[in-house]
Amino acid sequence: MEAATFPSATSRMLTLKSRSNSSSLFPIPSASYSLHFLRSKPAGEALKFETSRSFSVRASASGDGVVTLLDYGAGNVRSVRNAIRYLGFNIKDVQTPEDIMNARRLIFPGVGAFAAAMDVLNRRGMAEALCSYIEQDRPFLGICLGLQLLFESSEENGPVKGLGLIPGIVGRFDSSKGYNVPHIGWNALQITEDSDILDDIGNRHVYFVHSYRAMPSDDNKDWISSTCNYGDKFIASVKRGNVHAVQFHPEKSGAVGLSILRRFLYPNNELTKKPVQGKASKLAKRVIACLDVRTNDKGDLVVTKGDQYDVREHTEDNEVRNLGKPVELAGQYYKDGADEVSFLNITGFRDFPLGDLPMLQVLRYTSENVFVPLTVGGGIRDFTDGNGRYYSSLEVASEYFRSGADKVSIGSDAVYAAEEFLKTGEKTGKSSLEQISRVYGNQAVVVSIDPRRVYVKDPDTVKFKTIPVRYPGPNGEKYAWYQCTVNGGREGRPIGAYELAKAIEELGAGEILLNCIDCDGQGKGFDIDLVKLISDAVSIPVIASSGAGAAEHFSEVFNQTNASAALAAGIFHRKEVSIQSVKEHLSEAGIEVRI
Ligand code: 1PR
Repeated sequence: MEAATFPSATSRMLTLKSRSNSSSLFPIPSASYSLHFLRSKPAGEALKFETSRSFSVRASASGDGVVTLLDYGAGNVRSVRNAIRYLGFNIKDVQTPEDIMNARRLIFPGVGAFAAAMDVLNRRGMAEALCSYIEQDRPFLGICLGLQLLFESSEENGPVKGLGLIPGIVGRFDSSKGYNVPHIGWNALQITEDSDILDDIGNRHVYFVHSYRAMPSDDNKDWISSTCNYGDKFIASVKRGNVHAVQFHPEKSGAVGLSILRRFLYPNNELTKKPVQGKASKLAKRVIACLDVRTNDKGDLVVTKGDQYDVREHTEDNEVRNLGKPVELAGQYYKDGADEVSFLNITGFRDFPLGDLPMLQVLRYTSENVFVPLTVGGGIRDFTDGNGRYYSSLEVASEYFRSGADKVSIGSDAVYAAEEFLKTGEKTGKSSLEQISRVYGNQAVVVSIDPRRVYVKDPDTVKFKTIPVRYPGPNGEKYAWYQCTVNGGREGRPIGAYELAKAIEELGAGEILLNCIDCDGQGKGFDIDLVKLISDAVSIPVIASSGAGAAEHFSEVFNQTNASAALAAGIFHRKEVSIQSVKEHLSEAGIEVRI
């Protein structure tokens, strides 16, 4: 492939030097802009760059309130757009390499896979323009893959050559060390001196979601502005002059993330310089607010909440329980400190989600003001509408992503895919799960499991994974297996939650949302037996869901299982327990959370 023949960092240095004397599209003044110069500067020494005299296109640089965005169309950068607009800037999209060179400030939110991104950058002549722009020390912020691409190469489906501006190879996290991969969630950083755009963050956490990372070394130490611990110490951000790149997502890191973006966008404003105090920490446990959404009998889209999945009031009218408006509640939970917000379109299994435009609108509006990750689920499957038009599950997911989702959650369709996989032992690549994770990355795909406990006296009588339970069943049964269901718990399937979890991990899921129909809405705590069973069985993060009734239930699930996050709905909607009080309780219990 094209990327494989891309020159190495060292040969690139030579290429750039010689190119600078040629009639290249973007002439670069020779000496000051060579990679050699960039690399050999001692740590901490400010770089000075000459302005290019021969650089004419720059004269028409965009106005002050404009950010140039390099979106090469490989995924959802809507949240970056929303954050930029929220901070008062307009966006100019890069269409040609000249747009890069004309930028006054450039943000590159890399999404998708490394090889695909390099391929697009090389084919469109943007790799060269990007290198030139960065070598001229012009204001640049790379995000996530936008940081990784600056390195020499990546092991992601590779090795694949990168832009070669920073020495080092991007490699995968090692899950054999007992860490879940992808690395999803909130970490504090170890900040080095003179971090500039990180000056406001102190010990507060920022949001990561990635499976690959660059490691610090003697060769790249001059670039590093912060590191993070997740099994290994990896590079969380780099900085040289006006060039910044971060592995985490400022646009998804709440108020802290917005302040990082603000510092990049307003470099000479009066923000005060804060003392460096960042200290690397463990991955924080996440607290997630979940909104089950559906249309009520009057046709309004409402947040509802079930009692063991029954969302209707037990009154004469039998109406759908209405706990509020989705956009407002999501905004409130963001302000209250939710680490993520999930929307589950609970009738998606019978209504086609692309026909359910209000749900897409909810996502669009929410993502304009909520700067933590948003997950949406319900109805992700192949579908043929009344006019015979076929929509693939990938199209459905893409529409969710375009509307502001960071992750999609697949329920029923993942059960069918897992059943098929266990039957044939073959990955067809055709299931919604496989297709969406291939295109958007497995970190963008959550599988929502809706299991129901089935008690048994003798574990040898069932073919599914059976476990001893702490509370015996109604007839004194000491064992149970957890039967997966589809269509909102309406139909039990011949597969256990354990078997499903293993299968969907294999098929490319990045995370599991583990509900429990028996516990849903009961307020008696999470099903610890189930959460332990699944979180011990897989190496992807598991979100414990269903049953939270008090702050103590969160510490219980984190202390007794390997859950990475815990989700609740009813107690937050009914304002019985606040997100803040859950966080405070966890913190007092010695469990790291984002405050
Ligand atoms: O099958 O891909 O269309 O997805 C449908 C999605 O909708 C699934 O994620 C499924 O879990 C969800 N769903 C379907 N029916 C219901 C229902 O309640 N009738 N909601 C439903 C599931 C479960 C939780 C809930 C927690 C926490 N909701 O997410 O929010 O149990 O509640 P609690 O803290 O109040 O106990 P597809």
